[in-house]
Amino acid sequence: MKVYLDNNATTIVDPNVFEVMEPFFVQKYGNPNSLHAFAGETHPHIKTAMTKIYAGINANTKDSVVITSCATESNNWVLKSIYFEYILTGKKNHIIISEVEHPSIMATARFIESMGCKVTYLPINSEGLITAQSVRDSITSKTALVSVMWANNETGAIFPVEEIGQICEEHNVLFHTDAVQAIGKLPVNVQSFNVDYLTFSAHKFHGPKGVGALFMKKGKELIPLLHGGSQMGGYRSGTLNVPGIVGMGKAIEQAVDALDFEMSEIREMRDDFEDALLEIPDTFVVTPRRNRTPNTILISFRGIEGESMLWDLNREGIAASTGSACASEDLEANSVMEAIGADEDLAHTAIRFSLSRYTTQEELDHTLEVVKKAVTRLREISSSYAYTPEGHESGLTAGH
Ligand code: 7TS
Repeated sequence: MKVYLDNNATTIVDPNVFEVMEPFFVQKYGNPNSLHAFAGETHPHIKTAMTKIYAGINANTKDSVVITSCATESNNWVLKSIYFEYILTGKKNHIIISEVEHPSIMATARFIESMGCKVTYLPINSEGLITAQSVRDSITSKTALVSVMWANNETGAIFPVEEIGQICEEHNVLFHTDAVQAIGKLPVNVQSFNVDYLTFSAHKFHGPKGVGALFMKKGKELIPLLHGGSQMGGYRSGTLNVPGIVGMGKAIEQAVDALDFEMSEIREMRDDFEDALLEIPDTFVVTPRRNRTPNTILISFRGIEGESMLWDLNREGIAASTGSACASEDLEANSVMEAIGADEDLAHTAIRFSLSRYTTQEELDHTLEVVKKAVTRLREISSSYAYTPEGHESGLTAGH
């Protein structure tokens, strides 16, 4: 049995999405910016898809939703443009991010920091959460931007973006949120709170890879990152990824339709699976369920290297992760586990299971059996693990 539980890294393309994309490879392949019928026949499809994408986040028609190549590009765009417009010109000198942002924010922040921008890295607490108060406390008259992810990709922790947005509005500071892990898992409505920029990416909600977007509120448009042509209203040059745009339109429409299912059925399956995993002695989950996306579990099995567990799971056809695929080649401790202050031992034991609307009960039952066997086997050979009935001092809360 093959089981895919790495949906925070990427998701299967929904067959309906694939179907609507297919004609744009070998039939309707014209460049939309050309002046002939091959171009013209793509226009209504792009328009329909863009309407769905605007509807998917409830953007106003006057706002800009600019298609990019991925969330990484959207995130780079926001920070670098803010740097060029506000920091380099001396108008402001400071941005605020959390210490558990995706590398596309983190590394970009470090880059602009090396160019003279001051960066505040907001800490997370023992539950993997940041507080809106810490944002309030960090804002100065020189703060240009706050960029805080909506939901964390490792723990699923949901950050208080509505409150943060309000604080930013009060202080006249721009607010960006990376909503990659929110779309399809939480209601996302850019008109229901103050947000100037919002990033998302199609392949996280059963759309294709290589297509993302940046929402920019009217009046808050950024200078382009990619100069060259007049595509996307002049905000982002490069020939339009027509199949990608059409696919993202269908995918976001379906993600919004499936939201209730995700927030009820998938959440329930996740909770039951998590309860069963937590029955294994010496297991810990960081973020409480009430503050978490419905599909995610980051769990530690004391005494077991995450990579060893992945190996055992993989041998049985099960795909999970030790954290972000973006960092998985360097065998480092999980960054969120480190940020909450878990000891070195425990920080290396985190495994992320992320479900999707395609996950079945049978798959989770199978995974549970394999995990139990793997835990027994790996703890037997573990040099650092000795089971005591009282358990260990974990410094972590159980995930209920
Ligand atoms: N932002 C967040 C919050 C993410 O989780 C990811 C991908 C990205 C940005 C980058 O998206 P992309 O469109 O550029 O691919 N996160 C993960 C992950 O958790 N495991 O693998 C990729």
